[in-house]
Formats: sequence, structure tokens, C-alpha cells
Amino acid sequence: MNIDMARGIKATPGTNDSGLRRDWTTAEASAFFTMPFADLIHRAQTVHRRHFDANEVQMSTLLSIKTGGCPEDCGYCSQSAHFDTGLKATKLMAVEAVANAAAEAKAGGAQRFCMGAAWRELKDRDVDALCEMVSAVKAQGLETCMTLGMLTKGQAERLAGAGLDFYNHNIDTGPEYYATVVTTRTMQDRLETLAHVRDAGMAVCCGGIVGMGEARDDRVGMLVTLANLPKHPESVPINALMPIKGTPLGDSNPIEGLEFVRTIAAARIMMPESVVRLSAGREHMSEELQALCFLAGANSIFIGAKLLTTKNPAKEKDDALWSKLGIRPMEA
Ligand code: SAM
Ligand code: DTB
Ligand code: SF4
Repeated sequence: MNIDMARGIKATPGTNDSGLRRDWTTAEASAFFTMPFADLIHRAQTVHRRHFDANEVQMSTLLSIKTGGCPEDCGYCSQSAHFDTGLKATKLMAVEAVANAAAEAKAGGAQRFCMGAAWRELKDRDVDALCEMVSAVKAQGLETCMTLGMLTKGQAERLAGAGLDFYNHNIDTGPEYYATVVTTRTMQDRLETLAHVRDAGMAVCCGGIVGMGEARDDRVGMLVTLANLPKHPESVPINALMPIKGTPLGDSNPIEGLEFVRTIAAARIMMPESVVRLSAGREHMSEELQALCFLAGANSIFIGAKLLTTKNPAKEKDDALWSKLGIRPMEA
């Protein structure tokens, strides 16, 4: 415990600066999936309330700034050129169009604007335009996040220099299941980009997907990998697979609701100061399941009717839920 913790002073949420990181073992993480549910939720709530206001939720909006035609073969993705998903590929959007979408997101209540591109890696020729997008979005008082595939050290420095706040790059699943889901890159490739993002001084957004036919041990492996990174990601998205027709994982059985909640609770306990995002999949979840996820320590979501290429709940439906649960937006 550092001196501020000992004095009872809370660390600033999302800064991960109070020295709470420690190495987790597989056995410790597995226990969160078998212990009595009420004990798990109590522990997750206790950790959550020590570091955050439990009624506040961070709200981000996503925009696909370059859709489809991706050379990677991620088995879950609508945007891979390897699968026939019926998605129309587009070029990189113009800066002005991105700025307009950001203004709309802000008006809709977002604190952060996340821009995603269906690339294996960023090309140097696109960096200037992306830096302009970062400036245009920040000028509207929004936090910025981008997810553009692999980055070199120099590219990460350029984006950080332009003021990019977060970089999203997911490890997606446990190390042993990784090659079943993606063959065109390795988890090590992901870890290298994450190190460049950290070294450049940006905040890290890194999580994964559940419901891809993985075993519980793979979910445990994913959480242990995330929690044992040199520094915890400031943002940890836990996505429930949005099944896409035409992809190898398009017919996957949905993850059981309580197993999803346990995954969220384990992430909350293992990464106490990280913002844990109940990410893709809310469209298929009941209000009760979402409420359980918030009880388990989720404190971030995507708002807006679309994720990148798939559906997210409509604003009216979400607003009604926030009102029923007494949820307030977290200040940026
Ligand atoms: N191409 C970049 C990359 O893969 O890092 C950025 C965009 S990619 C769509 C961002 C993340 O979205 C993936 O890492 C994955 O975790 C998530 N994702 C993609 N398709 C999904 C799906 N069908 N269901 C849930 N999450 C998905
Ligand atoms: C993340 O973990 N989830 C978001 C964001 N990071 C880029 C993407 C979800 C995509 C869901 C499928 C789709 O809409 O294409
Ligand atoms: Fe490409 Fe990203 Fe989709 Fe993989 S997840 S196919 S890298 S857009």
C-alpha cells in the first residue's frame, strides 16, 4: 500500500497510479469463476467503491473511420477481407466528416470519441490525416481514442504528439486460444504495439471478447495476461461477441449471462483502478443482465446506435435504463 492509500486518500480514477498492480496466478483468477456468486459480487463492489463512484459510468461513442477490406483473418470480425460478410469496404473518412460525427456524439452525451479503422497496421501516409482528426475531435472538448491496428514506435509518438488520449488494441482472448481465432498475427505482435503506446505516454485501452467458443480457462488466461501487464490498461473493454454471418465464429453460442458477469467481476477485482467497459453485446442483453454487469464493477459503455459495423441500443432505451438505475455520466 502506498502512502496515499494508507492515509485513505483515493487515487485519481483511471490513472492507475497507486501501486495496486501485482502478479495474479491462474489459480487465483480461476477462483473468481467458481466462488459463490454473492461473495464474488460483494468483493467486486467493495473494490469498485474503493476507487470509483459506483453510480458513475464513462460513456464513449464509436465511429468506423475506415471500414472493411482488412487483410487480417480475425474469426469474429465483419471487416476481414477473408470472409464474405456482405460489408461494403470504404476509404478513410475526411477530417471534416469525422469532426461532424464527433459533434453529434458529444450532443448525444459522449465524453470520449473512439475512432476505429479496419487496418492490420497503420501506414505512415495516413498519419497526418489522423493527427488532424485528433485535433478536430479534441477541439470539441472530447477525449480521443483510436484503434488502427499495429503501430511502430514512431507512429505511436506522432499520435501521442497530436494529443491522442487513448489507444485501443485488444489481446482479444487467452494466449492458448489466440491462434484458433486469428492466424495472421500473434499475441506477441499485440503486446509489442501496446508497449509502444505506453512508451509514447498514451493511456492504454486493452481487453478482449468472450463467447467465441473459448473455454473458461481461456477467459482466465486473458484476464491474467491483462492484469499482469507491466501497468494495468486504464480502460479494459470486455466485449460479448456480436456474431457475424459469414465469419468462422458467426454461429457461436452466446456466452451465458452469469459467466459474462463473472468475467466482468474478475476484471474489476484484478485491475481495481481500471475503467472496465461493458463493451460490444449490450444490444442482446436484458436490462437485468446489464444491471448485474454494473454491480460487478463495469463502469464504462459505448453509447450511440452503432458500434463499428453492428448495432448498439438506441438512445431512448439507454436513457430509460440510466434513469431506472440512477446512473450518471462520469466526468471526462
Ligand atoms: N483493426 C484494429 C484492430 O483489430 O486492432 C481496430 C478495429 S477492431 C474492429 C477493434 C476490436 O473490436 C477488436 O480487437 C475486437 O476486440 C473488437 N471486435 C471486432 N469484431 C467484434 C465482434 N464481432 N464482436 C465483439 N467485438 C468485436
Ligand atoms: C472494443 O473493445 N470494442 C469496440 C472498440 N474496442 C473498437 C469495437 C466493437 C466492435 C463490435 C463489432 C462491430 O460493430 O463491428
Ligand atoms: Fe481487421 Fe481489426 Fe477486424 Fe481483425 S478485428 S479483421 S484487424 S478490423
